[in-house]
Amino acid sequence: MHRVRTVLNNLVPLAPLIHNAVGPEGFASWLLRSGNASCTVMVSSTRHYNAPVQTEPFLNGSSSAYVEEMYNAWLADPKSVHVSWDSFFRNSTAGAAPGQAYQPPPSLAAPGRNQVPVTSIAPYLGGSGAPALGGQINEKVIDDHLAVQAIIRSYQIRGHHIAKLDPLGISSADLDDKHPPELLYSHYSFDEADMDRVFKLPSTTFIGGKEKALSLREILRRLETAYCRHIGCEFMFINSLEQCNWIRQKLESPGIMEMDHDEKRLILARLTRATGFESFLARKWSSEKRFGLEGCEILIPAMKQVIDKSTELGVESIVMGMPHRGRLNVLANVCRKPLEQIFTQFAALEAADDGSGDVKYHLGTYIERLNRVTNKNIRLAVVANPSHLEAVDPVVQGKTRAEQFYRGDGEGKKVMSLLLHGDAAFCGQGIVYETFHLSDLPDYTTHGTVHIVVNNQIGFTTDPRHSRSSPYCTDVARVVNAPIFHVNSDDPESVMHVCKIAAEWRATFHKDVVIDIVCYRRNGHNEIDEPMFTQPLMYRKIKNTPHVLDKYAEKLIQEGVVTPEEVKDVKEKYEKICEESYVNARKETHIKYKDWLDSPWSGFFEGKDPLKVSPTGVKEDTLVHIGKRMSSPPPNAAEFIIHKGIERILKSRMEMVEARVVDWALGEAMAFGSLLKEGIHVRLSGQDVERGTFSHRHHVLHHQTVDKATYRPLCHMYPDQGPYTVCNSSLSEFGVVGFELGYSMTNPNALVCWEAQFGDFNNTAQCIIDQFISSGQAKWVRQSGLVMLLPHALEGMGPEHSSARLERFLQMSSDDPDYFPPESEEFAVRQLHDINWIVANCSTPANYFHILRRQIALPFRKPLILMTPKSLLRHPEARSSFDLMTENTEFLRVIPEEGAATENPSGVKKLLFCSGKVYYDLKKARNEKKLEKDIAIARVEQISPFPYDLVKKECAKYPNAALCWAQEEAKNQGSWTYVQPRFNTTLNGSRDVSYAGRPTAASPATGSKMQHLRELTALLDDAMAV
Ligand SMILES: Cc1ncc(C[n+]2csc(CCOP(=O)(O)OP(=O)(O)O)c2C)c(N)n1
Ligand SMILES: [Mg+2]
Repeated sequence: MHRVRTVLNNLVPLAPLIHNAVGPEGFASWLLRSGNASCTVMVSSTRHYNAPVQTEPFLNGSSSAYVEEMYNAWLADPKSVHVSWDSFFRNSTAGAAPGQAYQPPPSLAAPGRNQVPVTSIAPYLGGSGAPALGGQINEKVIDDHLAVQAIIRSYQIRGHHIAKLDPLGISSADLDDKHPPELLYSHYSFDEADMDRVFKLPSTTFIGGKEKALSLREILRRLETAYCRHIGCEFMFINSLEQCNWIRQKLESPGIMEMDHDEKRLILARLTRATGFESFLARKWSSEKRFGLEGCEILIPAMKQVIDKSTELGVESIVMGMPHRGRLNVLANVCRKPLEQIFTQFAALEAADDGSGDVKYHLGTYIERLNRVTNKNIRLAVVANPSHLEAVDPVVQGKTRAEQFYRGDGEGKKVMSLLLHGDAAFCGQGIVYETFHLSDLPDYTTHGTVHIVVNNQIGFTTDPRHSRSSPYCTDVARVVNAPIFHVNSDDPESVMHVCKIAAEWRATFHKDVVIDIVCYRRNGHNEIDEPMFTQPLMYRKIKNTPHVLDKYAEKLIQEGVVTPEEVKDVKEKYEKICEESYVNARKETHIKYKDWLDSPWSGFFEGKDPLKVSPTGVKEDTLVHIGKRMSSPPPNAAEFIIHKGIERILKSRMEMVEARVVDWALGEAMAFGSLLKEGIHVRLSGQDVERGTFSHRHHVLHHQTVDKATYRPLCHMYPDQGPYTVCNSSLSEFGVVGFELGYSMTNPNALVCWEAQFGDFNNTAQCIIDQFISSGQAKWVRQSGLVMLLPHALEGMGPEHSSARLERFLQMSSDDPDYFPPESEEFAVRQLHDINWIVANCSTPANYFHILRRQIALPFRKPLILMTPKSLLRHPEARSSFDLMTENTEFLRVIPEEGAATENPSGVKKLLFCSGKVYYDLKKARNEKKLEKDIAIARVEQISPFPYDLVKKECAKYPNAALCWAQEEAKNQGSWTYVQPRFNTTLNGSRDVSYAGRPTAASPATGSKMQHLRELTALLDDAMAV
């Protein structure tokens, strides 16, 4: 109210009504400003193009007869004409000046629940708004009502700019100290005398509750309460009236924020635990980094409120992602992870299980427990994450989506995601935007995420003014029409109120929502950092700011909700719990990484032979059945019109099936279809994957004359098959790869594939590849069988459509180049078990078929990085017979030479090893040079883990051959740097392996077709030299 009074005191007194009615800032001035004409009703045939709108002679030649008629009717019975004309004729006859007789017609819309006609409150309209001109409602009344409406709307739109959000009172959350002029009452035509005038409330506000009209004073007071205290809400940009009204109601309804004593005590108890946890850690491990929550302890009650409300509304499982700040506190007090497990992380203990582990504030967890407030069981998972801020966001979404999918929770009523963010990271990291853009896509939505920003108004040492260009750190959320609730962390009840609204919003609209807790960071970035170096004034203020717990306890004591003894008692009880756990933790001798697993696969590993791979070949019947389905239009749908080009493709597929061969696309469909037959869920996601970038896949057929009528043959293979999802994604790699990785974490019995448009683009998801896919199992003991399909080959398409950067994946493979594992029956599977991922470049559809199926046949899960072809998709030789896919066939890690060279191996002069598409170039060159007997070519299909045993066998087969690795990539790229030391280990120094390929290069490929061909010829000549 302080602001209201100050501003009102500054109001310019209003000039007398009508003559000088409304100043230039008046709301209805566009209706009222008059011209100089002296007569009231002018009938003119001359149009005054430059006349002000109010004097626009709408009574022109053709309309004058109409008006005259109406005027006569009005004289007979004023009710016989529209009220606007009634008003016009009344004012005109009463002598209103030109332009002043016009009254805008009332809204044709039916009055809302909360609305009363202006006329019905005429008796209340005292003061300077007294009716003039013969008892009619005059322009001033309308103008003032419009002004009131505009004021209400201004508060709804911009009230948040002046809400008191910063608990330190130093800066503005929107980085702007100015008051928007619409919230300055001098902008409107009121003075103190107007304050007690009563105004009808428009249907766009709920401040009245049951009352339909309020005094201006009360209107302003209620608006201040709703929009300018400790909650600032941005929501009026949402383009749904229903949603805007919903929020207005939640913020404006009188008494909406009132809480009973039990609710207040619960906040206090939760705040006590949150605060007690940090101070306990600070005492016991004063020099340890823990990225404490001090300054935003309210986060814990806030999260619990979101969880309580959501469980009450039906949610059973919550998947969370969060950064370092306050993570241990969340694990302890939100997830209720045993304190002993947390405390043992502070002791330098040996791990009892495999893996290299991670620092304590990155680890995940999974808990199932009873929510005591709602008395319902709940599952909480915090997904492990790297230091890379926000990178976990899409992973959480993918995991959530998968959980919803397996539960049949198509609307997100049972499973939800909760994402926590830091202020600097939320606005700084592009992945936040990419993740938001998944939020409403049919195959990626999680049906609403609750985002909570721990906005401590600093990022490490950087001030917000240097870390963002947008007013708020949350502005990125506006792109998806998410409401944003900014709230002062030191007002726990306001924080709880917005958390409740956020949970209800999600449950009602299934859309994202953001809670921005404006707080501070009591310590440095971590506990051993000195914040006074860089933020001296802020930290001086922080030192003098009491803890929110103390402030809130004091408030509740004042209100008589609790006694000082109770406050002390709750604190001491929690202290005791911590002490007991501390004592128990000290007895532990080992830590267990498994205790920190975020996605347990119960029943998957149990009772399995860890080295037994199921067969990947399938019955011929299965191949024929899938092949035919993939070659046919929708059954029983003659009216489904298929594109002629697709008809040709289907026909050629059918011919292949009849000839018992598959090309790449059909081989893939056989792999997917046969897994679906076994009840495995298959999901293929990525840019344009439905058709396939190279127009080879066509997993979705489109009716040529009916919009959105489609047919997905793989969804209709078998009546009891597993579900198949194929979905074109948003144009994001970071977001979508992260999402699919998360999806793959939920259930091991699913083949989850992500395909890059061209392999080259995978590096925009480098963070997910490095931090999660390559190293996730080692750090967090969790596995993933994600398949990355990366089109890769040098085919003259230039530097950006050639290389998936195979070398980079190989460089991150964890097998030892100097170690040849013991040879045994289980050599291959043991290698797979021990490595971090599989990198392969298949040259045949049959091998592609097997390697996809092997992902599921393995008794564990490993990511598969697959270089996939482009020109080979249509290469006549890149076809495989059914014979290579039926029972008793398997994935070939190495495809040995099968031609003439095998007839006399000791006469072979050169043994070429290669991988992928270059094989076909080499073969062709060998034919052309008639060197089939002199040169043997072996294909290394699985590059990593390196098939030491099979490479050794091939080398031994050709004892007199020179050994050579041929590749199309540059020497510092492709496989060479990976295979070279491994060849040396295989051969133990007995034979050399030379290199045939492009020289080293900075760019993956030339942009010149000519140069490309020259390079190719050179490498083939080099390889063919005997
Ligand atoms: C992608 C990324 N870049 C840089 C860092 C280094 N870093 C760690 S914390 C931090 C500041 C984060 O600020 P904010 O998001 O506001 O969270 P706060 O620490 O204030 O809670 C930075 C830059 C990081 N962890 N991740
Ligand atoms: Mg911060």
